[in-house]
Amino acid sequence: MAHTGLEAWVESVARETLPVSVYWCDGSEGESHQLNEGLVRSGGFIRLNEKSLPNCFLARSDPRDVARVEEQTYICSRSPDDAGPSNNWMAPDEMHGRLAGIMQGCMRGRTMYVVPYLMGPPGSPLSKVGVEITDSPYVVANLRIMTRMGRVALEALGSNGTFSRGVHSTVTLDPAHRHISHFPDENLVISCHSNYGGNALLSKKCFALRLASVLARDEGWLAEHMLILRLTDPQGRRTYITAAFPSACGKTNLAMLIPPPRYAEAGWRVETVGDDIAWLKFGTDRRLYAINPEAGFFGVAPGTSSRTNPNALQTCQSNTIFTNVALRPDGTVWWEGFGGLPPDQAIDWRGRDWTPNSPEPAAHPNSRFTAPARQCPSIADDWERPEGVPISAMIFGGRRSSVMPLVYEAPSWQYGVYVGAAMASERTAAAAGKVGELRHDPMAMLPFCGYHMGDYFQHWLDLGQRGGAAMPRIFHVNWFKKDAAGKFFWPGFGESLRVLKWIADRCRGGGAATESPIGWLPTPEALDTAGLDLPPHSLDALLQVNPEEWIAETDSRTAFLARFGDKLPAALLEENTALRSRL
Ligand code: OXD
Ligand code: MN
Repeated sequence: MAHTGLEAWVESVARETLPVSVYWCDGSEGESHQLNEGLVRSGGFIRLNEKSLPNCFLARSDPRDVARVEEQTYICSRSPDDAGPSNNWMAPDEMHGRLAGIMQGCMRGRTMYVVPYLMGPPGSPLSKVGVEITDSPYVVANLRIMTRMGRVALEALGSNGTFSRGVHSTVTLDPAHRHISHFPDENLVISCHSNYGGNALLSKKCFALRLASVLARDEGWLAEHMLILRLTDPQGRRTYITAAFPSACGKTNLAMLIPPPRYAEAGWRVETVGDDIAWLKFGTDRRLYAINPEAGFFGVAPGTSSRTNPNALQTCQSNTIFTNVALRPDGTVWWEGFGGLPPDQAIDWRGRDWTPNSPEPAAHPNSRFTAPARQCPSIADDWERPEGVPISAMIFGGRRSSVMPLVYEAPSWQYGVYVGAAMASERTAAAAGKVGELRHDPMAMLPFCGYHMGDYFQHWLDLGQRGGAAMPRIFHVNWFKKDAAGKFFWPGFGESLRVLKWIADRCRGGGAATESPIGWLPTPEALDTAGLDLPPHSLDALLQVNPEEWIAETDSRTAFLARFGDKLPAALLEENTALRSRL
């Protein structure tokens, strides 16, 4: 079924970039096999131990190309006011002019791959089609895991469907000329000089969040940086929960949580619908239904172990691409936080000999695995349900060593939107920048919202008006509070199920809570700590709201929210002022 608009666009990109050949991906097994073989021959992939890691490969990035680059990410909307203060802006014409200089002839001597992909389950009214044109076979191999790629997308597109366009070229990987440019009015992304993750797999942050957030604003839905999980209690009752945490703050771990034995034996289960992105739309019952638009996980490898996330580890035992992890002599992989003893020797992520005495980590802190979601032992059987899953609770959270209690609930949708807008977290290695520094990251969307965040907050408030009482309840969690010696109060990982249980109880009208200036806190009895062996006073510290710290927090929020100027909804400032006076 020819799509003349798509064909014409592909031809025009080929005329500009001048590849030796153009290849349309069909998404078949045979194609994937050929692509991987080609990457092995060219040195782009190292085949891993075929017995223990069948059809798995290791890729190494250019050492200057290992994370998303927010400074070089642009939203080229018509006016700077559409992009807002949290995005870099350039006028579309000016950016097109600049990129023309880079893209002209940039695929000379290379194959240009045309990758049609479907975001969301086939047949879902929430799904959308994207097409990425790229000269990177590494990107194609990743997209084949991360999306439903090839024929299935062309079928969904038909002869006149709309699609999001992405053009990507590695050019020379020169960091000085790297640009990740979004043109929301053209539903277009152009990315050059990077081959890494969110910079190059345009389906993910570029389309499913930045461009999709603009479509969602215009069409009345939400595109969010959220995991989706299904919690089942011993009575078989299901609660679907989304959670927004900044990059590398444990979304994948929470989505794949394994209940502690006591809970598992009682019949509690956590199953995974998605680990990074949720698209949410109203159903006819006015509830919000969520799909995971992706088909794979692009997870952070370091810290993933059989203790912290056995489900993730099992997911990447086959058909997986590892990027920037360490290679062991037996052709298997390793990273810091893998569990057990480090190998006596390995090859580090840059291809150098490594031993436990080496001064640098063996794997890059932002090294990743790209693995098919369907291989995840905890994948929910309804993760591809076309109508999505009905969401009862939304969680916001971040990495905060102080101030934020373990969990609290917002008493209203409006206050919940304020809680999301006021989110802050200590920086991780997922983006370039100083690790550990506290930064505000509203709804974990600061780097991913494709328009003015003041308008984005208003969009959230408007949806609350539309959904009324059917809207999900909103919570805030913090697994990362530390004592004076720097030790975490909360054991985290599987034990966080205890917090999910309270959240689910609250959604059913149960779960004892006390009112505090910041919202509803669990009573110490409502939070099950049996068998946890928490040191004395830990629970008090975890549930404490220190008015002095919180007053300072509201002041920092005032300063942060002021950035959004006139577009900041008055309701959010009012919530901040009211909170300060309650404190
Ligand atoms: C990601 C990120 O890769 O948020 O998911 O950086
Ligand atoms: Mn993410």
